[in-house]
Amino acid sequence: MTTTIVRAACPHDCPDTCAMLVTVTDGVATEVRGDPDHPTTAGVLCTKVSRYTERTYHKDRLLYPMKRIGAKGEGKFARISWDEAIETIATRLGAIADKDPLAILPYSYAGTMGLVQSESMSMRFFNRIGASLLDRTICSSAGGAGYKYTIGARIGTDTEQFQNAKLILIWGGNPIASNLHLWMRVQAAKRNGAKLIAIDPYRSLTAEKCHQHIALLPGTDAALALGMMHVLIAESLLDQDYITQHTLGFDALQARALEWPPERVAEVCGISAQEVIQLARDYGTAALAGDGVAIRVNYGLQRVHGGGMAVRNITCLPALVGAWRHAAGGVQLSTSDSFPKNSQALQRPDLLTRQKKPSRLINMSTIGADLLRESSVDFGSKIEALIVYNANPVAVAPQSSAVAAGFAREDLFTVVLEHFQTDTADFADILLPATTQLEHSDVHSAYGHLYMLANNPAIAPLGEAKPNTEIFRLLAARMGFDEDCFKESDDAIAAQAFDSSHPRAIHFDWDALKQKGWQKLIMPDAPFAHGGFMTPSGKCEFFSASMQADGLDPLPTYIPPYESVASNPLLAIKYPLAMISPPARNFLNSSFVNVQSLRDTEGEPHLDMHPSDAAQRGITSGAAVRIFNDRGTLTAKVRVTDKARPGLVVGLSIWWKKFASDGKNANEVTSQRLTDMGRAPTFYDVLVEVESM
Ligand SMILES: Nc1nc2c(c(=O)[nH]1)N[C@H]1C(S)=C(S)[C@@H](COP(=O)(O)OP(=O)(O)OC[C@H]3O[C@@H](n4cnc5c(=O)[nH]c(N)nc54)[C@H](O)[C@@H]3O)O[C@H]1N2
Ligand SMILES: Nc1nc2c(c(=O)[nH]1)N[C@H]1C(S)=C(S)[C@@H](COP(=O)(O)OP(=O)(O)OC[C@H]3O[C@@H](n4cnc5c(=O)[nH]c(N)nc54)[C@H](O)[C@@H]3O)O[C@H]1N2
Ligand code: SF4
Ligand SMILES: [Mo]
Repeated sequence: MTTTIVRAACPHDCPDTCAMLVTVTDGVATEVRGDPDHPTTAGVLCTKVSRYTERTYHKDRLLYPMKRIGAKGEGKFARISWDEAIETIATRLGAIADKDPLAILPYSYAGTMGLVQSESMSMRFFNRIGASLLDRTICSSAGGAGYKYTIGARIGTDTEQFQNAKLILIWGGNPIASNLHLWMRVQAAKRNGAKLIAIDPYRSLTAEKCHQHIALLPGTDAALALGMMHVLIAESLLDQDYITQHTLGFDALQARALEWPPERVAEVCGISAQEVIQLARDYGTAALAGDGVAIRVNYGLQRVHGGGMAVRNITCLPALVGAWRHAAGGVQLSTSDSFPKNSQALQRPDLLTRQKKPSRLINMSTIGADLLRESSVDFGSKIEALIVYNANPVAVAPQSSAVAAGFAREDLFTVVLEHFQTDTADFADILLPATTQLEHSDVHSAYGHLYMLANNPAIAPLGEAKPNTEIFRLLAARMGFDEDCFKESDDAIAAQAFDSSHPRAIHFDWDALKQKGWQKLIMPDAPFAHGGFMTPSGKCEFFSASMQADGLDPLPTYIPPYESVASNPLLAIKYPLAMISPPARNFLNSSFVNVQSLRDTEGEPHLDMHPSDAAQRGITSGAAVRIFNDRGTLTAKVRVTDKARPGLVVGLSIWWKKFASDGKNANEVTSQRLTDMGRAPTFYDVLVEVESM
């Protein structure tokens, strides 16, 4: 018996990107655990990924290529050889590309975050074809845009510093479920006497454990931030020196903020004026006393019409009080832009510029509508081929009935690369088995810490599964693409992932990283203590000329939800309840829903509803209900609980539709309307009605 320990990285779409140690005995992975030496992982994996071997060796793993033999969506397939699969796909894509390569669309997201298995060989392939480009907006582009307009790049407070903060605002996030290793730091801060405040319409697992919970109405965070600015300015809780040296447009901001007295904010947010005042005072006084004052701003508040503006307004706050001076002060949205990724080498966008026609960008968040569009002058060619990898759009994209109708098109050629027969895989014409993280090699950046990580393959591919890279290599060869980049091994691609001429990654060495497993970027502890923001002015831009040029209000403002009682009272007569569908703790988006032990823990699709809303409708806990609006209907079991504030219902997500008794999930009622910036979806900007069945 031989046992080895392999250094790996968690591939999932989670800010923590844990360093893993995989135990392999006689070629079989028997255990994955967190690397105790990696500072952020600290020896702990979440419950889901502790079950990674259960997922990898799952009896339903796709093990060989298949072709469809039933109707689209029916999920009936027959085994074929890799030769036949590659031949069929290459022939079909070749014929479409001869007419118009823009009719081909890759659809992928973050099933794996690895820089090799996500977008390297795949993008080289699609760039070489000249396919349509996908605008990857489904998660973070609204907040990303608001953050970048304000401070220039997705760089912020180092999450390893959070334990040194004295006040932490957890704004629109639920780290116990979604960002566990940040929560471990937050708890350390709590033990050191820090005050924790959750800002969330729902009393999430995290909000429950904070000292204070401000349960505002969904989509009103921008107003709360404006109210904080108002109080900070009115009560002179400002770092004048920091403002003068490192910000732009304070006078204009002051005029705007004065329009937002606490009473007005309280009315918009559905909270008390005292909550607004006290929050601002806590924030300003702690920062001016020189304490670490950190904001963890997450994704919950971005998934509404004004989601980009909300993040922008919050991002203005640290500069007002000089919080950036402290290493444990400032704001953390994402660490993504800290990493000097070498996308040019990974994805070869230069291959695209050789095309005769300019490319077009298709927004992944409106895939339902776009699959149903005919050719036209403004849209261009109808989409004729869709290659899906690292994503499950039929379950996760908004307005699911439109998405399913698009995927059901008889004339659409769909290829899906997957581990499992997901809701999306059911619509494939050709279904290809992909390897999991234990079976392939990769290199990772992160969006919640500052480490580069290596993932060494631990076991041989199961069945006939192949890495995404290898599948695109085979397709490229079959289509006669003879550029050298299509022959590169995964190892050679990984070695180019970071730009080692950049001062932050000067020490990047792929062979050393494979040995050690992880390596921190070279970054200052307090990135903006002395300003140096990456905006055009080099300052924190309270006034943003870039926003003005893009047709947005250049100053912080409040953009109400599309659908809320206040902003759309007519719609609210029919559908008076706001619905949000944030992640369930034991799933990762729609991944892991098919792992029995985890699904057992989540039970079945639930809807949390406040006792007053339930009583009005004669609904009792445990009742089966219909949740509906003009876009669709789904069923769930009600949990009557004051965790949901009055007027709000919460359906933790994202269920595979096929595991629900009605074959539906929360995206049945979500809309394809987009955010104010970043062209992102508005998953939590939804009105519904609920009734007993
Ligand atoms: N276990 C687990 N972990 C995950 C994921 C998962 O599915 N499961 N998904 C991963 C991904 S892709 C992402 S993007 C991140 C998401 O990470 P987070 O943003 O931390 O996501 P959530 O856990 O949903 O927390 C969002 C919180 O925002 C609240 N919220 C909803 N609407 C509003 C609003 O208008 N204002 C405010 N202030 N709060 C609001 C919700 O009630 C919820 O508690 O998590 C990642 N980690
Ligand atoms: N209602 C509602 N909808 C939402 C959200 C919400 O909060 N509420 N959250 C949104 C957010 S934040 C996000 S990020 C999106 C997430 O949407 P997706 O990125 O589509 O995430 P998953 O649903 O986890 O699907 C990823 C798929 O990739 C597959 N996969 C993993 N690794 C590999 C690999 O190496 N190769 C191949 N070929 N496949 C692989 C997995 O098996 C899985 O089925 O969903 C969005 N949808
Ligand atoms: S999902 Fe997140 S917390 Fe869980 S192991 Fe992966 S990176 Fe760590
Ligand atoms: Mo996400």
